[in-house]
Amino acid sequence: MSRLVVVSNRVPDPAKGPPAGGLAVALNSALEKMGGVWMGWTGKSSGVKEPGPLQFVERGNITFALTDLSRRDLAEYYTGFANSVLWPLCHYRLDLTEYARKDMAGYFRVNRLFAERLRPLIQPDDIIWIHDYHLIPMASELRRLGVGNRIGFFMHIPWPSPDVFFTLPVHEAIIDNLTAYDLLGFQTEHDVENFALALKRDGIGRDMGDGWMAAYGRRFQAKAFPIGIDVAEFASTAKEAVRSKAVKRTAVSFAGRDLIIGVDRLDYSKGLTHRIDGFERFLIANPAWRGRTTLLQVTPKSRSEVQGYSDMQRQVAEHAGRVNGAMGTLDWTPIRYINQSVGRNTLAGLYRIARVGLVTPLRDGMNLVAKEFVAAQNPADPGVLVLSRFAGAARELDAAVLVNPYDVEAIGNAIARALSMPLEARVERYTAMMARIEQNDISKWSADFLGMLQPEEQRTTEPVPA
Ligand code: ADQ
Repeated sequence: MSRLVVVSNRVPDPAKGPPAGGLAVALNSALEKMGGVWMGWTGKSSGVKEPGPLQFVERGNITFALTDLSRRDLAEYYTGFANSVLWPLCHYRLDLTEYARKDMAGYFRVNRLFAERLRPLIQPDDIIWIHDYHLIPMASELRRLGVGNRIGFFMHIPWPSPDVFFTLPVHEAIIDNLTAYDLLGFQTEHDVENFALALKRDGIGRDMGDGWMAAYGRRFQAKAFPIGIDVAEFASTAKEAVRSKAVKRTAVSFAGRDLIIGVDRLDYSKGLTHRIDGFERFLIANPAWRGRTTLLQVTPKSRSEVQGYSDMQRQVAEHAGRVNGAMGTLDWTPIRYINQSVGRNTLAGLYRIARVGLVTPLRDGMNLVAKEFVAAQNPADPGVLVLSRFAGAARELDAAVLVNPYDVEAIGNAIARALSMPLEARVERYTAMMARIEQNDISKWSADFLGMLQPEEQRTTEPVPA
């Protein structure tokens, strides 16, 4: 049996014990099963010019190999190329991409550094799983160092249409680097199609069918593996959490008003100003609802060091303030807007007491909040999910109230529809969505990906088509 080597930009702090939720849990449990190495950035800057040595922590059969980044690496690799070029590009925000050759060079330099540090930890039979847009060049750097192991890559964010992708000055280099992998995983079929189209339009490769692609003389597999959550665990957490003090206190503070909830990192991809404006439209068009519902928007600040985020953070605060000023009354604040992260259990409880979940990103790879909201509902009296058609999750959650997140009137109408939806329709939609997310939960996601990445002779089960 192979060991597993995982590389991700951020690694959950091993000193805090096994992670509590989300993707980290899935990777952690795959690593516990197979044994292996988890490498990545500590999240800290070493401040100096050179990053310090690898820091090793052992927990059970997992070796954590962590590195700080120098201030320059952080600026060029992380803040620069990853978050000021690839992130906005993949979320269709060409107006926000800030391309600089220096950052591109830093991106490759840090990937090379990661590869050089990882190299001595790799054993001949290991399978290697690289995560996300920060680390695209890892495989080709490892190949350069003589690593012949199976290497897979999962892209957590959207793969944009070729017209958008080709605006990247180094798009050939990015594709060239991706062809060094044995397996490319994307969130949706749509992302896979966009990737294949880029190969075709640039005349550098093609889709050979059956999940095989070829480019630059190399053959590799590419497939959609829509990421999920641990549905059963999240559902039971939510059920428990409604009895907690924090959730009870919050419920009381809404004084019997229907709760609409939004939970996002404060990111321009999440469509927050459109959402707030949509809520305002709803209040204008449905005066009877004024004073009877509140939008709770839980939105911790994120990537504040990146230009583009500070402008957007100001705009979101302004929109929320404007709506509260215009529509609020002495005893009612329409929007409760907080820049804080909320503990996972409390979050689950809040989803459960909410009548409506608003998940309206302008573009999103998958969006796990949508799946968490569904899993958290009370099956006998479920709330309604309003979901952007441009979230990867809309493919599976087509029983949500789907909206075009750019259309604020449509958002307003969707809120009205969701708040007044009869029980029977709510149960029907909830049941359909639960069935989909249960079928495709997080353990299936990692098992499918790793099943396909496994060398053929070691595959125990047939990889399940998505
Ligand atoms: P994100 O853009 O971070 O992830 P998302 O999928 O919604 O978006 O995941 C966010 C996670 O953080 C969820 O588990 C959520 O509960 C938690 N979270 C969000 N806001 C929070 C808050 N205020 N307090 C506490 N927790 C909060 C990227 C891609 C997504 C893709 C994931 C996983 O952008 O499209 O679904 O990776 O592949």
